[in-house]
Amino acid sequence: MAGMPTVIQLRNRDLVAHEFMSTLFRDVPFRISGIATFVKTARASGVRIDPGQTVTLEFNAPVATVDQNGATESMYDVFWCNVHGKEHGQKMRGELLVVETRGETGG
Ligand SMILES: [Cu+2]
Repeated sequence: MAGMPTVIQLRNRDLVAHEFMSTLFRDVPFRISGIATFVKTARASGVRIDPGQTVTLEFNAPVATVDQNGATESMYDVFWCNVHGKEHGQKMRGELLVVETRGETGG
């Protein structure tokens, strides 16, 4: 939800390290609780999580910018694992939807 405190919990149940990288974290500061390595690239930021670790990311979901018609829209960001989700068609990719609740329909 846009503008709201948000928690994402990540648990690596695999036997190899995975990453949770997102374009969202390029602009939005986040707090890491647990054992993880901060990863930053030109396009995104995120964490690398070793096998067996559970990590919590806390951040305030961003508020959408207003377009020229005065409307705000929900925003999509993408996330992926740099090891197993960088290429199109790989499985470790997905989308984050930040839902804008203000405005005409949100009340
Ligand atoms: Cu991975």
